[in-house]
Amino acid sequence: MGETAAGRRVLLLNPAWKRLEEPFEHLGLGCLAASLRRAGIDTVILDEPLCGGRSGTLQLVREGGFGLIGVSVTFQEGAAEALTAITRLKAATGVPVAIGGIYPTFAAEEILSLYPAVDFIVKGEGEETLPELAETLFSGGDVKRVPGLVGRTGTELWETPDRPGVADLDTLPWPARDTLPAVLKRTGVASLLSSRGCYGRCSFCSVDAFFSRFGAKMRRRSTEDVLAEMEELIGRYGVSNFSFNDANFIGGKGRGRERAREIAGGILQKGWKIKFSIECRVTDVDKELFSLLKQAGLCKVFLGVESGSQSVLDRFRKDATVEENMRALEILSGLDLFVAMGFIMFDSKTTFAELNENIQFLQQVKAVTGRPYLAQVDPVSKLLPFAGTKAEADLKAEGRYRGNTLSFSYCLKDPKVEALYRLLCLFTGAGRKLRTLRGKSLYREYDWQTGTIKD
Ligand code: B12
Ligand SMILES: C[S@@+](CC[C@H](N)C(=O)[O-])C[C@H]1O[C@@H](n2cnc3c(N)ncnc32)[C@H](O)[C@@H]1O
Ligand code: SF4
Repeated sequence: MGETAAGRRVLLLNPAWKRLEEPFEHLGLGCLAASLRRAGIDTVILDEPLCGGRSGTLQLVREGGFGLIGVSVTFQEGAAEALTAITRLKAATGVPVAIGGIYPTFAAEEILSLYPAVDFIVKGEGEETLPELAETLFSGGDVKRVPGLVGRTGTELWETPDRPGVADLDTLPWPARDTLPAVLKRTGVASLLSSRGCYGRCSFCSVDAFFSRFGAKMRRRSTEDVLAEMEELIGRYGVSNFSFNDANFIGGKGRGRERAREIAGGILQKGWKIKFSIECRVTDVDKELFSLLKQAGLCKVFLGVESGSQSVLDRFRKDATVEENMRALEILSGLDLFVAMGFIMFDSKTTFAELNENIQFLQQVKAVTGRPYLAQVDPVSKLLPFAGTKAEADLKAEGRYRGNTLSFSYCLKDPKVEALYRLLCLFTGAGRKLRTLRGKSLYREYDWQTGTIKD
């Protein structure tokens, strides 16, 4: 294929990140592709982690005739690697680059100042902004009239007003499933999104920061729309394992629980033999509701437990108690569901008393649930001050945030706890290397195919 003239064509890129090995669908790019195509714009998705890296990217861009590259920077910790790759791509091809995602939304000025290869940052959800930006660029219009952007002209940075999130999620097209066949071959799991945002307000969470900035903190699709998309995935792609990517699948009491019940009821009524996993808050775990979800195929729950110390939960604004944590774990284990816990052992204000409470809590978890794997949390898990969060603002206000969003660090307030943290890092680092050398996986994981927990 020879070089093609730049045209009305967009490349959507999920950049490789050396730490990311699991091949999952990138639903964000699927959503953007669906909206671009609905607007009549030819769109290609290139998912580098799924293609085994970035070796084919340059050739695709050189030969593809793209008038715009849209890159999703999903993980703040992987952003520097992604931006370096973008810089090389831009130097070799000159195609305009727009990037988006939760992290770029909160670090737009920093990224544009440090990386001249990036032309635009799309703030918030991109389904409306990206097609509008592409049309404007392709027709030679004034990009400064497109809401939801931060951009650069020469050395001058400019910003247009935020664009509110799409109010009714049912009006959006379902995500394009270009990468699903390849993902299914590798994992057998399709991803699905039934809501956006979360009603929680955790200090460390960039989901809360992102969605509360652009309107309603949480929006749900209707039960009918979710079931119809599942039906399409089952019928057209033969999907039987679903992973709900919702930050909070249940989404609170009242309508949230009612909708979860409706989805479970719909699955049972249709007689689908499927499995699915969800994420939710401990405060949403209810025995009757989860029994029903289990009947419908729920097998794995990712639960934000975070700590066994009340003072830590309060500091994190988790709006949950240690008792609620334990109760949720008990209910889920009692239903024989696989549980993965989000747990943050260290934050800037951790004390020895809190660490002790965590240890006691984890011992109790083991005893109460009869699941030793649940007590095996990462001993050096540390709160990461993601851009846009309260945790980041607090550390900055205290003068303890070091570096920039692309390479940050902070020390713990109590020097003795900091010393313990460093020691643990040394030990667990050495332990990890040893286990990897012996070819053993570090954590037990759930096996979708057999429904068992792997060692
Ligand atoms: C599914 C998921 C994963 C999946 C797949 C990720 C993927 N490729 O999408 C997997 C399992 C791989 C994963 C892994 C991790 N994840 Co994760 N993950 C999620 C989750 C729950 C959903 C993502 C999703 O489907 N969103 C729905 C789509 C529609 O939204 P979106 O991708 O953000 O895209 C929209 C906008 O952001 C914007 N947009 C995005 N990209 C672009 C690009 C352009 C050009 C434009 C215009 C717009 C745009 O428009 C899109 C449509 O509206 C999010 C939480 C959340 N709800 O967002 C966390 C989240 C992204 N993960 C997070 C983290 C930290 C991780 C891990 C690093 C955790 C860990 N410590 O191990 C690991 C990665 C490392 C590893 N070793 O595996 C954080 C990232 C925080 C940050 N600021 O960096 C999040 C936000 C969770 C959280 N509460 O903090 N994750
Ligand atoms: C388990 S899911 C959360 C499920 C559900 N939304 C909840 O909060 O209960 C995401 C997990 O990622 C971890 N996490 C998110 N942001 C983090 C951050 N800034 N630093 C460290 N861990 C983080 C937390 O343990 C969090 O519970
Ligand atoms: S409950 Fe979960 S998704 Fe919601 S703000 Fe807290 S950590 Fe984020």
